[in-house]
Amino acid sequence: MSFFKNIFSKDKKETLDKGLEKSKTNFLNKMSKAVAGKSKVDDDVLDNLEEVLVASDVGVNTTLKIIDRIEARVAKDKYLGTDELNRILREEIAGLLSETNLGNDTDFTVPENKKPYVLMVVGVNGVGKTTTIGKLASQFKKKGLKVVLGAADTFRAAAIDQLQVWADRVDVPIVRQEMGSDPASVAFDTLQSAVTQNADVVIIDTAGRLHNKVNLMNELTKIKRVMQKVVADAPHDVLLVLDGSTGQNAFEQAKQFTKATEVTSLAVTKLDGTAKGGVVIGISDQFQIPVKYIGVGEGIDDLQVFNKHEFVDSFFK
Ligand SMILES: Nc1nc2c(ncn2[C@@H]2O[C@H](COP(=O)(O)OP(=O)(O)O)[C@@H](O)[C@H]2O)c(=O)[nH]1
Ligand SMILES: [Mg+2]
Repeated sequence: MSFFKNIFSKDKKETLDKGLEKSKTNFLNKMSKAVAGKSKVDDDVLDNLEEVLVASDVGVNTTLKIIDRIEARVAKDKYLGTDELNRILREEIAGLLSETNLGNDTDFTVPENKKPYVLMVVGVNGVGKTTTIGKLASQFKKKGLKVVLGAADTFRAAAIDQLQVWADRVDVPIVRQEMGSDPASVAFDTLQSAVTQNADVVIIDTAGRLHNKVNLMNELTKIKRVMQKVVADAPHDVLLVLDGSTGQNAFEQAKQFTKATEVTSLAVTKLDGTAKGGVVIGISDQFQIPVKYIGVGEGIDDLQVFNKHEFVDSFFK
């Protein structure tokens, strides 16, 4: 891999900085109140910091880990000025997230030895599945990959049309049936079409709302099973999309979904326009599943490969 590919591109950084603006402003405002009148990081400051992190949607468990690390640092360094707190937070959170190998990617790729690479996108209604699929299709296409979309959210006609709009916009083929048709059948057709076309990537959209959770999970299991008739080891990736603007609710959804069905990666959307971006830090720390993508806007280029270093760097600067 080229050395230059690893450089955090200026465009990407600007988009990320802008996307995280509300979260950052909110965090920094709370931080300045937390340290008001204090020059040294003491127990009071740590208590306040704990509150700020929880209020920033980092989550209780991850917040406690961060506070522990900062306490250890205070004990070691003896004197820690509050003016250094932001830098130290950045270092300690980066250190915490570095304890796993997840979240190191810098670019949109799929493994070359899986063809077609089958990506199934799941998540509750309205979180941004279809939008994320459109953005992903665009990125993969830019990389020279041949993409086919499958409209297996057959619940509403509008859902199929919405994916069609993205397919037209990105100019990639889509496989669709009528509203109300069997999602597994759509997925099957999509994979067959992809194999025939010698496509590199297949992205399957799914419905987020069925009568109840058991139905939803059964449906997803059925889609997987039927796809395996065409591509034996499909799906290669089950991407759970979470709406970051719902903060702790996104966290809960991740817990519920990963318990009920196999999820292999996460996307957190709508980080722009929310002050709850800290949830990505909690999710990255608490789940053994990588956050692969983050959505930072509604535009076609507003999807980024999540990189924990870039994220922390942007968040705490
Ligand atoms: N601001 C913002 N809006 C987003 C983002 N991702 C999706 N959306 C919007 O969220 C709404 C629901 O998205 P959609 O893809 O239809 O969700 P789905 O029901 O899960 O397929 C749409 O209005 C999208 O434009 C994002 O990263 N930022
Ligand atoms: Mg949709």
